Amino acid sequence: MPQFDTIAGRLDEQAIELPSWAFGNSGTRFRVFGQPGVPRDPFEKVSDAAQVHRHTGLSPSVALHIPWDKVDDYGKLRAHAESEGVSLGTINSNTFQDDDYKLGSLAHRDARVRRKAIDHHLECIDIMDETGSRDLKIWLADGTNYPGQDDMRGRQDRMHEALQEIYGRIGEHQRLVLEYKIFEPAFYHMDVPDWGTSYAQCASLGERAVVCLDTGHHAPSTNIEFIVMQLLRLGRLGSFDFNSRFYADDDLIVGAADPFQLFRILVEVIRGGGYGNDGDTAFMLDQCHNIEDKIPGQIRSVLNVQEMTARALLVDRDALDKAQAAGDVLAANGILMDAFYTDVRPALAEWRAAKGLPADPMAAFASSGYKDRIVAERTGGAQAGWGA
Ligand code: AOS
Ligand code: ZN
Ligand code: ZN
Repeated sequence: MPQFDTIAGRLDEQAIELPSWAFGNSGTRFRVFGQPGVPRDPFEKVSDAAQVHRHTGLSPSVALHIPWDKVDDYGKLRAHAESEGVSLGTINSNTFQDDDYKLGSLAHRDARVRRKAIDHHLECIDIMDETGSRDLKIWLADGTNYPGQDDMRGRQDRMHEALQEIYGRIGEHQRLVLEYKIFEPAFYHMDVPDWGTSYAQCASLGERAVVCLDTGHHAPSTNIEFIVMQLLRLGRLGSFDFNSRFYADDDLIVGAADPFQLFRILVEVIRGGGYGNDGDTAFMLDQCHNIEDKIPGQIRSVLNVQEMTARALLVDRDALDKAQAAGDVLAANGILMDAFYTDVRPALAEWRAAKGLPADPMAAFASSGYKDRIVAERTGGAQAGWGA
């Protein structure tokens, strides 16, 4: 197996975008738990996200959600991010928190509602121009709850027409990223339920339309790494929303529920040319920290991704190719498992220290005093939450 030193350089290529909404209050439909010190506005969310990068060197950008992160002056927010050592990343649209969208947005039967949803996306593209963002990420809550409720074919056609208009406004260096999800909030059918639908829509839009794979958006026991392989093979794996789940779209800390699955996904990302300088697949987190502290929750998450990336880079590719070609089933599997079982944590601590980063980012954040400061400073005013 390769030594850590031989793969260490590739770790410099890693960048994991953080979601602004991970720093606000969040919860389930049963209860949103407030935490002291959570951000009151997008500026404070960006400041909190910057702490993660400061302690790990892994997360140089922050994704925004519109209208949750709407501000009067995006130039000012951009300058604020830069002063904190990060940049503004993906712009996420939101057509799921408005009464008009009860029966859908881009797939809605009513042309007025579709117009409103399209205009929202055009506004998001205007914001991207100001924030310097590359990606417009579209996740649609569109779907139906009951068989016969609406005509699925008609909905697909209307959604396509709407996506075409949005895509037409995407700049030359920008991308439209279409996220799929098997269910929720719609329980009978979703209009973009799977990678195949997202791929089919993207392929007919143009080459700057790509798929977002959220690791929590599949049926249990789906082979997600197969989807990763296929989308990379087709040149359409635009981005990941990383998180982990035990049941459905749990949005738990990535690598917490199934570290081996995260490893298998990263092996395919590297194999397919989607990692770092090799490709254009963006790594993002899409998580909510309902009961744990948010900034350390994000620190833990990016460290988990880095750790599994290092293990995946350690796979002895030459030996694996030989074992596979020889049809040596046990040897091939053993080579993969050797890399998975390698504890890279001490080597990563040294790697960080050599870069002037804290060897133990969790401990460094805990002793930084940042949390006490925000708890003391951020009193009064409405605290921003998931959906605020
Ligand atoms: C929803 O389930 C999706 O994962 C989206 O990425 C969504 O925009 C994000 O979770 C923020 O709500
Ligand atoms: Zn997502
Ligand atoms: Zn989700």
